[in-house]
Amino acid sequence: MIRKFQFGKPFETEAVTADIAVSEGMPSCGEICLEEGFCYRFTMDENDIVYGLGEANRGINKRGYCYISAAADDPEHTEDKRSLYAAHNFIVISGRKNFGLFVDYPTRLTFDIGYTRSDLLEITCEAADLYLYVIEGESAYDIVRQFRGIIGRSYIPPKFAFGYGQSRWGYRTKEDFREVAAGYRKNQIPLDMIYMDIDYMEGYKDFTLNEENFQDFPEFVKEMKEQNIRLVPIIDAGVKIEEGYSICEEGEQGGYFCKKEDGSDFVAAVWPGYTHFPDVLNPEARRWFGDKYRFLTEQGIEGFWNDMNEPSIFYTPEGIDGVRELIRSYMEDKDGGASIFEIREAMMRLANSQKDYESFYHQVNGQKIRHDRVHNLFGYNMTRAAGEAFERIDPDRRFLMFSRSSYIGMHRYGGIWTGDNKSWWSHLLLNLKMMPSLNMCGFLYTGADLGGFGADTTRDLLLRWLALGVFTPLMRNHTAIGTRQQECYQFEKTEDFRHVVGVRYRLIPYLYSEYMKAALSDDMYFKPLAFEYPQDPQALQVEDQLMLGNEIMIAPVYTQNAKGRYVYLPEEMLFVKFMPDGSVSGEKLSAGHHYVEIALNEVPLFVRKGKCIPVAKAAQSVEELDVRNLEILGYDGAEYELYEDDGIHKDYANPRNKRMIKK
Ligand code: MIG
Repeated sequence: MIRKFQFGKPFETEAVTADIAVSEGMPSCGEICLEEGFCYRFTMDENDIVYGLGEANRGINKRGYCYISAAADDPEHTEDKRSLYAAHNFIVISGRKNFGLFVDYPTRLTFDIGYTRSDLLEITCEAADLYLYVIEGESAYDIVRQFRGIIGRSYIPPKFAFGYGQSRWGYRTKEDFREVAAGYRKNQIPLDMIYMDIDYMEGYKDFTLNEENFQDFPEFVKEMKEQNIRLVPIIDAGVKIEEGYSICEEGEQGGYFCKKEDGSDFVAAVWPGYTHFPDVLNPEARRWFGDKYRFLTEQGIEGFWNDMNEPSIFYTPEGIDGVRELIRSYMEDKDGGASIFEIREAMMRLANSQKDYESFYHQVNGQKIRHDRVHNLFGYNMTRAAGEAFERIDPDRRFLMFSRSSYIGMHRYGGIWTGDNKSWWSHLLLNLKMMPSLNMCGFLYTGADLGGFGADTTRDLLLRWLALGVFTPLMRNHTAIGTRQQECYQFEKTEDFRHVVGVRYRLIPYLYSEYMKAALSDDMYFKPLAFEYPQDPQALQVEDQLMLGNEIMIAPVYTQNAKGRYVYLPEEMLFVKFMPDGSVSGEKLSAGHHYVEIALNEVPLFVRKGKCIPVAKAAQSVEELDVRNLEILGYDGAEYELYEDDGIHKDYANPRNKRMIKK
């Protein structure tokens, strides 16, 4: 049962695709107060659990903290942070009552979930212009399914995107990429993608290639593809301002950039120096920007990642003027003027400043809208620009696409990666916790930077993180410029990496099948244990294990120096370990708590009672997987419906895509 309430004059975000009539009256659970902006209040029962918020900090159960939807480029994901890159305003309250809330509101929104007062859920925002969807259902899971049913089908990537990818900010030349390809192939560690970060461009200009380093680019794309490796370039939000740069000139002439109050194009500094932002909220500009991806698709590129689309701003000319003023006052009047501290503060505030976000405008259906009022929709619409363009470029083909910033609705056009984490054990666990929350909000193709983006990784952290990444649809090792080498072959005993990444490939038939089932039936790929075992009070509390698809549970090791971990089994399961010698161990474990040993080079999973999964032989790429000869792992007599397709086209409904396999 879904009811939609309207307050004021909401901006049409197009997050929801279903046509739902606006209800009269007020929601039956909770109270609404419209005295100062918008406020929703609900008194939580002691045992209520609150799920959701997609890409957000902290636990699967969001209770006890405060979260703010305000897309921000902040690479310090410490526990105290309230905003990350995305705004996913969907929560489910589960306990005495079960209901879900989606607040379709495109800018800063606060979810105080028992932070100010432990039993109070309070959702507030400044302008009472929004749609509130209230979803009632039998259980948290049922509510999520209903919600997913109204926001449209999740994005489906090509099958190669289920392979493993290597990335590093700092690869510059063909030689750099060849070295990575060779490093993997020589060591026989599987690989399907190498990501191209900003240095492939000419002066960080979107839709250009560094002329010196990438002569004959189509040839190079082909050379890589002959080894079954796809190059996946990054696209940044800001378009460099430069005379003679066609994208900039076309955008200026077409009126496709965000504008200032006075009608001139807004200017913000990002990687290329001063840039303009494509007005992706404007359908015409979105079409124009999306078509630019052709520059690369026409050279053989089949996938992209969209970055800096919060949009991130390093500084603006106005911001710099302010700092200049302060410095001048310091220089001219040392005692009465600005202090060094004020200057430092002002410098720190230059990036992503609210004032800058208030100083430019979008043009949407003939209306001028100030950016800060729709801030959280930029990444969504940048990715939508690409997604809509792919439909025009090749309507039958799937492209790989994921974004940093997002809003619900974007899940139809691409996946996401969770941004600049650190090589910290705590971020491995955060990665796990975010996954089911993202699925609740429609984002199925997701993953974190494995090994950690910022800071130097360690061999053991990378191995353990890969053993989680084996299960995340997006499995990418990525790291920042200046950090220690993080490619698998840079560490001792590369055979351990070959094995762990190899397990991913062994599981692809199953993982792909479960992904497709989840996408095609608006279901979740990763679930909290509570969604499968809602009657089990202990299952409700588990924050470090996940259900994956309908057959398995995962419980990765996420602590340093651990030789195993405790797990909780809500029912009997088959504890499976992929051993470094290629064998698979299986042991039935009864319901309850267990300590299980898991060495650094083993990959564990648990098959649910009465179920089975298909397992392939490891391969060097998705292309080379033998999907005909599958081993079946699990309970005797169990059956599994395998979904398979060509992984390239969109022929999802073909009945030939399904076959039963039996243990
Ligand atoms: O300001 O393109 O999150 O993955 O490597 C940093 C360079 C810009 C941020 C992305 C990261 C990427 C980096 N980018």
